[in-house]
Amino acid sequence: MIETGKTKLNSNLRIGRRIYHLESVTSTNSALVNRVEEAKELPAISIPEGTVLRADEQTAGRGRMNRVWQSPLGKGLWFSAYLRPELELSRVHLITFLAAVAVADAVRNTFKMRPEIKWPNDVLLEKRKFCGILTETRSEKNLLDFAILGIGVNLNQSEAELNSSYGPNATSLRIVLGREIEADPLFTAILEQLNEYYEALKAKRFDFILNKWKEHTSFFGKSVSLVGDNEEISGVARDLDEKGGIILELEDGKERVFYTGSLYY
Ligand code: BT5
Repeated sequence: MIETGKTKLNSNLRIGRRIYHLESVTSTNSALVNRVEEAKELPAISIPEGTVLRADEQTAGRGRMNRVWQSPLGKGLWFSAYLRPELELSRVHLITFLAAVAVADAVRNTFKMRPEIKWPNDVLLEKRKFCGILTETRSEKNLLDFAILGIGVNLNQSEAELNSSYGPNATSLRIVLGREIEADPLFTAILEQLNEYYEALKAKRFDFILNKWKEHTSFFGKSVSLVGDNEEISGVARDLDEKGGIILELEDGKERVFYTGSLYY
């Protein structure tokens, strides 16, 4: 890890009270997990809940199922937060959901744009993905030990830079807004929103988070297809179940819930 030595403290916040800002890491998720696990072995080091690790570049940024997340130097916000909510494992998806709402709110407030959330972990502008979220957990005996919430936001890639490794549907805030985007104000705005929704999670206001999340979506009531590892299912998106699964009404009128896959509509 290359340390730029920028460690910030902000006592008003839980998430972001301590921020490590590095120039380059493999993955902020992996680096933060390593720090947390190392600290467990060394009583002299404590990593408080809410610690954030941000990097200007990730050399091995990850998406779900070990997909690659492109994170070139200075082109986006790449950061992770260490969380220890008292939460049943079955509700862990709510961390991803609250993060998507936080990013959507922060972008809306900062740039007066209305991002859309796509189940389960994408935030879109003009139907293209500018933000992805990866929540990873460690648990013991069916109890959540900790979660690492990773957020990637594309800020300043040009169309030409969004090569095929970004997939067919990526965008950046610069492309949408037509100007260079400053990272720090958006980072601060996202942290503020994250704190608000994370406190709601701690207070077990799960419906509040789910309802906020639904306010940012546009696919309910629409015909969608869900592409999983081995199957592609078509149906009408009806609702979320309480575990964050998407409920599809299939052609035969029956409803089925899905917990993984990529949604197209
Ligand atoms: C995600 O996975 O969308 C989760 C991305 C999480 C990234 C953050 S950055 C900070 C933290 N540290 C990490 O190592 N990760 C987290 P998924 O839904 O599986 O989408 C991955 C797919 O998106 C790839 O297979 C590409 O098709 C596409 N992709 C790759 N890089 C992208 C980018 N920068 N912007 C938009 N799409 C991208």
